[in-house]
Amino acid sequence: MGDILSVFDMLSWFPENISTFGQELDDLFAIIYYISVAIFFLTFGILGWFLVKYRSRPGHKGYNYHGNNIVEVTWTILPTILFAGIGLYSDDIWEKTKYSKRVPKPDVEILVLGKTYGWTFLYPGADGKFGRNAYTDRTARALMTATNPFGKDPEDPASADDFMMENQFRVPVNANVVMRGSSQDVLHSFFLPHMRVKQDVVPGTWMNIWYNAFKTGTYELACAELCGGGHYSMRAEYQVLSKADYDKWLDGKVAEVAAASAPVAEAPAADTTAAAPSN
Ligand SMILES: [Cu+2]
Repeated sequence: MGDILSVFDMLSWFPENISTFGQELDDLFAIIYYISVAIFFLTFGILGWFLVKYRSRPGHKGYNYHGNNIVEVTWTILPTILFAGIGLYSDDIWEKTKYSKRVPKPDVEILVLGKTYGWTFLYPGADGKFGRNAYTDRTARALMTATNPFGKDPEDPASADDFMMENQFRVPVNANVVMRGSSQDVLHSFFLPHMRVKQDVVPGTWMNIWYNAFKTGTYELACAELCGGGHYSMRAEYQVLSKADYDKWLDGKVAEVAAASAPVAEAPAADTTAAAPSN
């Protein structure tokens, strides 16, 4: 019997939770799930019973029924209590994950932009803070182009070390990661199933997204908003790394960015003694 019931237990379909607030959300989901299952069997049970009891039979005549106040008041009040109860119960976890006021102090801050069909990330680089860009200064939105999606101001020295990542990102374990998400075109939804994070990103504004992972590994980011023909391909991988591995990776990226922006050494004069190509 247990085996048969477990087939219907869709809660086991959840991906592994790696987020500090994930268990609270899973508990909320489980409560709503079990209430829904109970109401499903109750209503369809009653429906089936009525179908059999009041089936068409010779000698039985149907009659018109004009409502019952007690039944109507009951089916209004019970769902009201149920929804108000779920609302009150879920208020704290909703505020914790979604309210701007409850976003924790970032250990790591990353900007993310959705576009048809991919994700671009901006890290604040060696100095740990963003220079002037479309997030830190609304007026820098004018600088946003296809090659400079975050509207980085090349005149601002603090912007020079801010580096981009395409369709992948990395975060440290046991750290408050705060992301500011927006879109370059249409609505997308930034969905980290293992992190229990889902947030629509909207062009023209920046949404707060935060989480704290307690387990290292490689996980998936998916777009959860049907955003066009290539929606299915709008996915990326991200890694949750130990603090040491993350710092090592970040140092490597910082060195890479510094090398790329260093003035190029003057090219050596062409070697005139080189053998001419033989014909
Ligand atoms: Cu999308």
